[in-house]
Amino acid sequence: MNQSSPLHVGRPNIGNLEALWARINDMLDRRWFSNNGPLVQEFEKRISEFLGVKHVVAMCNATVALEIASRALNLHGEVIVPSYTFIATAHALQWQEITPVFCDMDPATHNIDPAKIERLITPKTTGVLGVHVWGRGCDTEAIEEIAVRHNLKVMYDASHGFGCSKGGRMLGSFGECEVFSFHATKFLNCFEGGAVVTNNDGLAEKMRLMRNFGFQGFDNVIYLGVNGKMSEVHAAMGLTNLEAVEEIIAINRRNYGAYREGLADVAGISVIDYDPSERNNYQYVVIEVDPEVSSSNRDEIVEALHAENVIARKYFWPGCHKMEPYRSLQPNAGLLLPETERIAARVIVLPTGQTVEVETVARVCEIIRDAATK
Ligand code: T4K
Repeated sequence: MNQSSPLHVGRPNIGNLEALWARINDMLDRRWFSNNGPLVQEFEKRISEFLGVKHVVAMCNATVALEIASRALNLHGEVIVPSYTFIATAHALQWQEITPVFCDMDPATHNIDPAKIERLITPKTTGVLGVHVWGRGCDTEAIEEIAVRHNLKVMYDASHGFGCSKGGRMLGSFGECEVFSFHATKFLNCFEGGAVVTNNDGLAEKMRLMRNFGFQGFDNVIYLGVNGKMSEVHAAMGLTNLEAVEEIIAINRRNYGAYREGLADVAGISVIDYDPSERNNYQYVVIEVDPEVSSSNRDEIVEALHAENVIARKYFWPGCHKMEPYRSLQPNAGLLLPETERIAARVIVLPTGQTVEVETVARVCEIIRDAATK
């Protein structure tokens, strides 16, 4: 096939452009561009209604939101996290000199395996930071049960999970708080953006102070804080895209179905499942390559795709524990992460979203089929 222009994973989805320009023009007329402006307030209100969560604290991105949330929760010492996640999850802790202790994944879900959490708990452990990888909810009940027994705090990185549910409940209300990413590549994008959502009044108040240097009114700083604010133009994009979520889910779902169909009988290739009884945003089309069955391994299939200008990605290879500074600080971490290492070497994330037509999906499937069965 050879795409004339590169076909990327994570091409942004965009809602109604007229609505976006109208919001931006109003913002320019108001000359109020940041610092908890009306668009940010409206965005927070709409997200809180959508998720059924009491407080939404919008921020400049999910990485800063993770830092602020973990700090507001007073996490310190060691926090248990999956290694199979985007590096930001681990960095947000390490940045504050909290040690991320890497836990293996459950290969059936790609999420942190609760059965492997307990053996990592030490007297220094203060919390668990789960990640709902690909928007498939963690085993929140099992994690909660362990946390209660060991007096640990639980928070979630729900960066992939906007619009997804677990046990029929929207992601966003599990643990002490949850963090969403609204980066350009995410299901709901604000160009850049993030939010911490929580039902805890005190925690929300603390995070609102922390995202704005600790200011309470003019001239009065009552807390140590940073600049984690979301700007008005980012909120304008978020509000516009929030109005388009059902439309975008329908497109993602259509493409996901087309990939499943196109790869159904390709030996050695499986498309990961989404539980049809839950809500999902279908933002990630993820395949696993079984190197014992497929004629080509994962890396060879990715090379074949790249050669045709399909820029498939190997998220989250090789795992956080194999990246710096963790590779140097914790050289033996991999010994306890066999499933993470096995699955990370098999996964490919494929392009989807508004810019991808079903005919394109069919062609991507052909490249994979040719490479896997040659
Ligand atoms: N936790 C988890 C579990 C996450 O997945 C992430 C972010 C975070 C925390 C942190 O959230 P933020 O602080 O970013 O809000 C990309 C994204 O930059 C990152 O947000 C995302 N996860 C991660 C999974 O993917 P890279 O390093 O792969 O980015 P890059 O530049 O290679 O772009 C990815 C693809 O998207 C490319 O193929 C090009 C395409 N793209 C990207 C942008 C920015 C576009 O087509 N248009 C664009 O505007 O991390």
